[in-house]
Amino acid sequence: MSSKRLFSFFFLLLVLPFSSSSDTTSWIKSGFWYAGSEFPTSEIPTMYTHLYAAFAHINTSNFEVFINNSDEPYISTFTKTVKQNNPSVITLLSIWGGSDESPDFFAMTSEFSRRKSFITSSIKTARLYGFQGLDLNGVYPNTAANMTNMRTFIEEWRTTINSESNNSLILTMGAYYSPMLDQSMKYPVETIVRNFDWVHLRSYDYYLPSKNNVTRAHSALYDPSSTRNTDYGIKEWIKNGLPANKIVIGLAYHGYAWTLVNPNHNMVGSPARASDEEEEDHRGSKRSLLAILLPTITITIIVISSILCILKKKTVRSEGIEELNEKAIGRNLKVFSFDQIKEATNNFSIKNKIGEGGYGPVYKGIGNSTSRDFWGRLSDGQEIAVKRLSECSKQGVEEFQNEVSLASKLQHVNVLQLQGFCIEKEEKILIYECL
Ligand SMILES: *[C@@H]1O[C@H](CO)[C@@H](O)[C@H](O)[C@H]1NC(C)=O
Ligand SMILES: *[C@@H]1O[C@H](CO)[C@@H](O)[C@H](O)[C@H]1NC(C)=O
Ligand SMILES: *[C@@H]1O[C@H](CO)[C@@H](O)[C@H](O)[C@H]1NC(C)=O
Ligand SMILES: *[C@@H]1O[C@H](CO)[C@@H](O)[C@H](O)[C@H]1NC(C)=O
Ligand SMILES: CC(=O)N[C@H]1CO[C@H](CO)[C@@H](O)[C@@H]1O
Repeated sequence: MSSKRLFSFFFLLLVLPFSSSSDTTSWIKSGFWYAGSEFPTSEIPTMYTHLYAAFAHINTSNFEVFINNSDEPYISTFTKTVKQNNPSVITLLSIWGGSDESPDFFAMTSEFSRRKSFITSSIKTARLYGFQGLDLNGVYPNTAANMTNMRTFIEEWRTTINSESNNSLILTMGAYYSPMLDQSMKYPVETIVRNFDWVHLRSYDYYLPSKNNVTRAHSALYDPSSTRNTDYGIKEWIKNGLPANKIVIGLAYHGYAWTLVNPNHNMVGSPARASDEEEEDHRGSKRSLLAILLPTITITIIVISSILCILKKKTVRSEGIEELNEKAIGRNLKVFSFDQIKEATNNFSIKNKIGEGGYGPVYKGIGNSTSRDFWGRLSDGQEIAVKRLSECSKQGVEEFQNEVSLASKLQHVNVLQLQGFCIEKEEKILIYECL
């Protein structure tokens, strides 16, 4: 068991505006403490200016904010405990909008009475436990109606808070790394700017082992080959009107274990495949924003470890297979996963069978959008011929190697070009391009 989440606790860091004026903007160094982490609140280091306690939830029957019974002992004493170590720290209570499409949040925002119930109870809960601020988290609008309701809600929340005669609460929001939620949907940036004190951007989990079949930097600060990186996201937010002094970068201190197809190819961009563990991880992806901090590590190290987050996982493979996979690169052959081939051939369906050779059956395979890999191989609709060497064939790894070598050298108009192979457990498969 590799432990992916060491502590669920994450680190946020303010991007300073490059201001030459005399205004004394101070850095926000905030930490996010997640109740499920079991990280003791008394051990949270004192380096922070702000600390978030996460999460309060939305009751979907009366739309009030509530704290789970199991979290209540920690969240109710959070402010008191952390202030014992650091009296000047400011605490905020983070409220979770629901699962992937934030159903709880959007159900709440759809009616005035529900919004009122939420707003009143959020302020009451914050005051009750001594929090000086509230945070809205995990909210991803995906319809125009959602967006309108979200705007209305934000305005009402802020107005209500401002109408309190005594010191008002800080309001913050946790948002996606980029203001664009998809090609057409964008956060209500103007409303956000006007009403929130700052926004912390989720600048991690750009790629996950459960969703990507090659290793990628899940928290890249800069990546010229893609738009999934923090540099791009921040620029987009600023371009859309969020001032730099309202941006806090949410950095993860967690990595992922990728199962490498070939342990020798362990650079960013190497083929990898999903494992049960990573499936587990996927199921828990709601929680994946709950990242991690090793308290005493410096910012520099945090940055470096975000980039170098590829953890090599021990994979037991015979030397013959390793050698074969190694050669694949030199010959420009692709190492396919058995699951990919299974999917492309409709689980080696009899309907896909196009022949039977001496060594075993040959199938026609068709790529689909999920089988497509980083290099676009086996992409949507691409046809391949799959030669599955029969399980009873005596051919060992060495013979298979020879066959791969021979096939890869054959370049003839009448011969199908070898594209790659798959060698996994007892399976030995050759993949040819279809003409
Ligand atoms: C949610 O609200 C309902 C209706 O007021 C109440 O019965 C229930 O106990 C609440 N649930 C929680 C977890 O607070
Ligand atoms: C707290 O309650 C919410 C809503 O019922 C639930 O989704 C969440 O998993 C609970 N969290 C914990 C840590 O029990
Ligand atoms: C908000 O979006 C959710 C999820 O797409 C949808 O089910 C819901 O009906 C929407 N609510 C409104 C008010 O548009
Ligand atoms: C602020 O005022 C409200 C009423 O307007 C009150 O309920 C609350 O306790 C006050 N909070 C503080 C921190 O004084
Ligand atoms: C993006 C991609 O190709 N994902 C696939 C990776 O492999 C797993 C299982 O092998 C598939 O379920 C994914 O669809």
